[in-house]
Amino acid sequence: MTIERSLVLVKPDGYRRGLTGEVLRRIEAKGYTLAGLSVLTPTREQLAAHYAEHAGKPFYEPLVEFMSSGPVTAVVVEGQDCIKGFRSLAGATNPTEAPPGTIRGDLGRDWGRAVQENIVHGSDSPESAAREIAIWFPELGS
Ligand code: IDP
Ligand code: MG
Repeated sequence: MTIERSLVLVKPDGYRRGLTGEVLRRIEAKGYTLAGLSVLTPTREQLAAHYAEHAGKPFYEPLVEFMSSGPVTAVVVEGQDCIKGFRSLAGATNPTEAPPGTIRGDLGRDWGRAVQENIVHGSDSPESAAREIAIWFPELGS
């Protein structure tokens, strides 16, 4: 077993609603540590790289529009099995279906828009995490 790193984003809805601290609190309360932290407004180029797997899907343009609409907080989360562990803290993609107790279930809702605004992103595999950390934290290398 190895210590993992996951790339987490507190999305612009989380930033605007003042939920960045609450998300970070939950990550730390779980026992994971923060290995990198940055507040920035993403460029379309960063988002095209980050969301390449979704290019062409109906929600892709609304997703890029939403994600570039204001600041996000990019976080490198560290800990044993933290990729799966953070996805579990985040809950299902659709905040209506995400169970209470999860970030999306407790703090998110459907606003009837073309893209689900669901507070957080978390890497879904070690390969995605390495790829995504290179996009948001080029200085961290590895
Ligand atoms: P994930 O963030 O739970 O990994 P993905 O399938 O990777 O979900 O989708 C990336 C993001 O795109 C989601 O977090 C959500 O904001 C948005 N999204 C995904 N699927 C849909 C959809 O069917 N309708 C609207 N927005 C979606
Ligand atoms: Mg995903």
